[in-house]
Amino acid sequence: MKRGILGFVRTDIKDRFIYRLKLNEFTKIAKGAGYEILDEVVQTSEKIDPSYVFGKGKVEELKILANRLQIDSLIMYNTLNSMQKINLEDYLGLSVLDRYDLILEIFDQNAGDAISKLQIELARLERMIPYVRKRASILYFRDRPGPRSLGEYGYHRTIAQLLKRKKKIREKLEKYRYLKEIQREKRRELGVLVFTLCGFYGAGKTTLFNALTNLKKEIKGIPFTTLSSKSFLIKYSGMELIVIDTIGFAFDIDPILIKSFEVTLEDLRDADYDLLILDASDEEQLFKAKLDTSLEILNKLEINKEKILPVLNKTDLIDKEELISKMNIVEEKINKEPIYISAFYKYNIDKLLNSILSKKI
Ligand SMILES: Nc1nc2c(ncn2[C@@H]2O[C@H](COP(=O)(O)OP(=O)(O)OP(=O)(O)O)[C@@H](O)[C@H]2O)c(=O)[nH]1
Ligand SMILES: [Mg+2]
Repeated sequence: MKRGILGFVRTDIKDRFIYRLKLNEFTKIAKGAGYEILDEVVQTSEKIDPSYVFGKGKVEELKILANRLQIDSLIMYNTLNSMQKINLEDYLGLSVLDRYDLILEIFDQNAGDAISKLQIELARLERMIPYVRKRASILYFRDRPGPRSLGEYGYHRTIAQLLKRKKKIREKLEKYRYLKEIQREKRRELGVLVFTLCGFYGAGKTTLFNALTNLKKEIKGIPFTTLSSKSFLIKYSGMELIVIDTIGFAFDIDPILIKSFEVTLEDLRDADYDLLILDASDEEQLFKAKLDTSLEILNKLEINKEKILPVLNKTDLIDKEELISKMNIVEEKINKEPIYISAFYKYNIDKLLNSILSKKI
């Protein structure tokens, strides 16, 4: 197992609570990606240090801590630019990842199909190209006027290859998008109602998908088990419906990452309904924060609010009082009464389907 320390520079001084929830969730992702998290370094500072993210004193502290704990990776919650990453790597002698890198790492471990692999590679290239450029500018160009060195030629070749690869992936993804568009067109012609299961990782989307379809898609209990959409035709009450299982949401996802996964996320935009699956067993503040983030993501994806149907899952884990309180939170936020289910025990699945159908008829 890889040994890591978590790092975060908290710039929002007023936020004394939400950042804690986000860091706890981030730790879950790190563990899911195979890291043992041995410690955590959080600095509160109004400004991010442009060179090292942390202030100088804190970086020194971090170095001593990393040596003592025999750490091999620093995992930062903040997004780092290439220069900050390089500085930290060189000074600490550790592998340095930020939120973006960590999510890609766990995606990599879970990617089984061609579309997600391509989307991950694209997201990785978006980050790698500026990083390689920065590394090279330190190696070859700093204070070194004069003729080009062999290394510099090599660097130009590497960059050209990376750019070429990026273009190729974009073209391939464009083909997939086209094929998906044809599929959707066919569905539209047939008039079949399409709904997606969306929401945070671990909310139980795939468990519900399995309950609806009688399929046995993998459920591992680690974040981002599902990466690519899977659709399936179900028959209910003499009607045909298509259900689509989708990739999970997370806190503070980088817009570039969302952009890289566009082909997958388009399913949400195109569906008749997006069922927002919420884990009703989450502690209240976490539940609210996840609900807010999910609505922000759906908003960024330009999804019409009318299409969003909230669903409280894992209600087998809570009592009636808590259920009522969670229902109220949802109603306050989106002015819609959620349907409550237990995907695991297949409780209220019929009610859920009836409710979707009743909207259409
Ligand atoms: N108690 C209980 N556990 C559930 C329920 N639904 C799902 N789970 C558990 O929650 C965990 C995550 O379930 P998944 O179905 O993989 O969640 P997901 O939303 O598909 O997660 P990602 O694919 O990572 O986005 C698993 O351990 C499930 O067994 C439920 O209704 N009740
Ligand atoms: Mg899933």
